[in-house]
Amino acid sequence: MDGTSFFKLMGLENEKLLTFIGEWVEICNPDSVFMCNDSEEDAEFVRRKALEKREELPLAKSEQTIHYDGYGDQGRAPGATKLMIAKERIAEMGGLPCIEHNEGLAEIKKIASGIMRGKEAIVKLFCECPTLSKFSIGCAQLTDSYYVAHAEDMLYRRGYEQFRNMKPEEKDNFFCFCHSAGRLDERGCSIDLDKRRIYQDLETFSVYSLNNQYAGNSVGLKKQAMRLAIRKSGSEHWLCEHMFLMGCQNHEKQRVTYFCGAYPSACGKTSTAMLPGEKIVGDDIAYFRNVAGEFRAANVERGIFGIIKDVNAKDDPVIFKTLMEPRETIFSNVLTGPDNDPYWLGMEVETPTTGSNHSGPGWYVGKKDSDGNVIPLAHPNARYTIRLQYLENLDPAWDDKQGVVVGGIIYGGRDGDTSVPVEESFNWEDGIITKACTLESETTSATIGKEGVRMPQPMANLDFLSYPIGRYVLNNINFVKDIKKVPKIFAMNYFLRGPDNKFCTGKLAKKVWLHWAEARVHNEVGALETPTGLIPKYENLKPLFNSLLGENYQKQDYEYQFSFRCDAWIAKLQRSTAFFQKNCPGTPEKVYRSWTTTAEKIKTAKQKYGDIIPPGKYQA
Ligand code: SPV
Ligand code: MN
Repeated sequence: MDGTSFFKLMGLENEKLLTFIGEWVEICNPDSVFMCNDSEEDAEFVRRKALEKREELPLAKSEQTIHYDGYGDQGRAPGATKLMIAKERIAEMGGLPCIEHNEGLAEIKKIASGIMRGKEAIVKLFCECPTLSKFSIGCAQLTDSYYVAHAEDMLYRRGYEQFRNMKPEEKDNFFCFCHSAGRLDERGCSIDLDKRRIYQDLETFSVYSLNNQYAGNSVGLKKQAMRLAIRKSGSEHWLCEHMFLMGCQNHEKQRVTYFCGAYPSACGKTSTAMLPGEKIVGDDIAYFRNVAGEFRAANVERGIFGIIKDVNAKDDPVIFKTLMEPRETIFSNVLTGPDNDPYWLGMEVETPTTGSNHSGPGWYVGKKDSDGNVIPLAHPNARYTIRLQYLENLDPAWDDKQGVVVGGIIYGGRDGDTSVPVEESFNWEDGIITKACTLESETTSATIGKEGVRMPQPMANLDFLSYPIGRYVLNNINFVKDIKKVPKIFAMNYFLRGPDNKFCTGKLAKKVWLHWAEARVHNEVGALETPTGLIPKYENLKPLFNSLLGENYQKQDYEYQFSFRCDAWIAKLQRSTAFFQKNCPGTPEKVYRSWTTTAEKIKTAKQKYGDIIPPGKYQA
């Protein structure tokens, strides 16, 4: 470490940080260490180095770059991902993927030994959520990947000043991340995937991520910090949720109402966060806090690491336009065409038949991998990394230190034949139990295996839980105890199919469901009861379809879409019960009781009204 870096590090007067950096530098043994502060100069150094080392390659449009992860490193790696926790606490973890602390640490130290030799390591400080706020969590990242440091600079707020301003009693209250891409091949991709490890140390709130580059594994502040934050929040009476945060604009009433939404992948999360005419705050992770009795949320990030598949001018005009600009953007695992522009699946333009992609240089249409599988033009999980500031629909409150007051929470699933497009829960607790815990997705043609298989996805957060789900559910229920105006909870399903097996509504109908929810939050429209919640009246949807989409919404479509399907719902509750009984020890009895009561209610309704109950028929 040269004098300048040393001066920057010492200037923070932080014992824990020094110890962490000292210990892991000694273990990983990089040739040198560069310490960043919040200056543009240091950010530029990282960007330049990423290009110099060819971790990113320049694209045709200036400031745009492409990064490739290895062919076997294109997504999160559940098998290599574990929570490290003291032996005596493993039994309390309710079956979450754990490794005993000492064993995990020994394994990590062995793999990390000398792993950064021949490279420079970067130390960069960040902050989850707006800096110097109630929501802030400082984060220290040590990495030997300039790409990781660069992506983090785009996705998270710089935190050197956050660390400098820490009060003495706060100085050990931050997260630490040590990442190494490990040995690299000639393309700069991690070689030793068999030694890939992503371990979250719940005893020290540190994460060790080795021999990988895909950002969902390598970027400490994203899903790694999320697991640490969930753990921390669990004992501090706040919540860390896998949710977007957006503002629904009501021009007529001149107001913005904030919604958070949890959706499993491929269920419409980003497209809801990015609805044309609305305001985005964040697309992936939100923290909730009770601030003086108000339910407030902040966006953890300041950028988007988004799936690029199917982003095209028609379906995602805002993002598509952004990605066409000559501005700092990292594409990952898309095709670089002979014109040195990026191309991806579902882009809806004419795409080249040759180029470089996630399988290496020299890709051509029909090329097969070593297992004989045809390699698509780009990986289905290919991504773009951008700064939120690029977006013309960015909400002005996106960086407010107080966060924003939340009016509604959405749980968005995917099923072809059970759930209505939008339904409000009776109350908060019922929303958590009947909407959030029963959330499911259906496999699509994009996933491997059979289409239409339902997967339980409670809160869309199962992959990231770091304490048992039973307690997590209770914490969700109890969070609103002292909240003056409790947000309403809505379930949405954009994927209901008609008798012709086609989706019932167009892609933008979600705007109507959102605006109906907005009106409900302000108690401006009535609703009809079903055994599981409250649904819209036709007379309230028709004008919304007209004013928001210019569509003439037909009564018969409404009747079909909002019919209550008794057998399908009973089956859904049975699936949830079976899943929780098998996988979620410690689930509060009241969850099961509530599902049993609801199922009984549905059975009674079926006897009275038949299996399919048209909207408005049912009376409790
Ligand atoms: C997700 O899969 O939920 C993501 C991408 O947001 S990853 O960073 O891989 O988790
Ligand atoms: Mn996510």
